[in-house]
Amino acid sequence: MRRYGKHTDEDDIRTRPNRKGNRPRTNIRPKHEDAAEGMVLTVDRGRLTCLVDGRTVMAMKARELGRKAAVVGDRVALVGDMSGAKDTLARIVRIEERGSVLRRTADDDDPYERVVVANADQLAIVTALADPEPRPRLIDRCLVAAYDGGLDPLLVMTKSDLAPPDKLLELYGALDIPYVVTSREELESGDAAERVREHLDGKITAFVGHSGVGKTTLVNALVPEDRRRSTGHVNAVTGRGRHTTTSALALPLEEAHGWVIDTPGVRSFGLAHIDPSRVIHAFPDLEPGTAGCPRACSHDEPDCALDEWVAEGHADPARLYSLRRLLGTRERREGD
Ligand SMILES: Nc1nc2c(ncn2[C@@H]2O[C@H](COP(=O)(O)OP(=O)(O)OP(=O)(O)O)[C@@H](O)[C@H]2O)c(=O)[nH]1
Ligand SMILES: [Mg+2]
Ligand SMILES: [Zn+2]
Repeated sequence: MRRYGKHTDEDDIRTRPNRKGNRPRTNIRPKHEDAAEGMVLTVDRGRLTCLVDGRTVMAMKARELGRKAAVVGDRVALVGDMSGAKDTLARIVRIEERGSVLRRTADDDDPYERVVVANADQLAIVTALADPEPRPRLIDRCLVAAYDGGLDPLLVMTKSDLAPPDKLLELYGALDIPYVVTSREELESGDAAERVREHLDGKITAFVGHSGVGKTTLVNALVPEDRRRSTGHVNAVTGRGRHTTTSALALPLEEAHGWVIDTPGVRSFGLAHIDPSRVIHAFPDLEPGTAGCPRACSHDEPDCALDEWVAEGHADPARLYSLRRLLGTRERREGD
């Protein structure tokens, strides 16, 4: 006779003979073990749209979750009506552990951090080369949030039909971040989507940036036509007649080759929660040089060992300059 697990006792085996595929009953099974797995696609005033077994299911948080909030990208366990039929509502009973967390606060003094997106592999930091003007301080802040949250950054520079990317490329060159430059013409020909897509394969990529830089335009160019973000109820029309995004939404790329997440434009990216020691992990060429630093070194003080490390030729001075610019981004104002 076969035993099914170490919690099976003789009694159990006797009363439930060798039925293939049947697990023994134990009283240590997790709560809601028959719950379905889903992914949160969007959240709208307490209603969460989840993908469950290829179906779109509306759900709400079960009371037992307390104050814990599920966000776009979260893997969740659901129970209840999972038919996806109109006016049905499933319940989210568990939020699975997150692989990555993109966090921001309203400003640097705000202790209340919000999770923007969970489980994204990559952060596409979108900046227009003009209209609106690039804001390097905001890009730096998004980079720090990406490094802190465990996401790989990708720089997307849009509207190259309006201004050249040279200055920005110079500023970010030492950081070795992959980047794509796109224009109106390339959007229309499909070239823009093609070149961005090369960086998205098999990944979950969240698109962030200032309002009006072209995130939704790009995301819509990346996904098949029938999956595009509608500009109806999810987007609000601004005073100037432009559609501005009001909620984050995950959209699948063709043939399950990844996901793109469109997010509302941000004016600032507060970093109250950032741990500098996690940022330095993104600089593997500099990290060993911190061994000689004083305790709790800010890496921007006279005794910092990184100056010597760079002077000895172990790393490029431009890299140290970039690291310090990022670490110092909390002390400086965003608008510079
Ligand atoms: N000239 C030019 N305009 C562009 C380009 N990409 C997008 N736009 C325009 O920029 C405007 C804003 O684009 P959106 O995609 O709505 O910007 P967004 O980043 O989603 O803005 P929010 O949702 O408010 O955060 C639209 O009028 C687009 O047509 C580009 O490469 N060149
Ligand atoms: Mg948008
Ligand atoms: Zn140091």
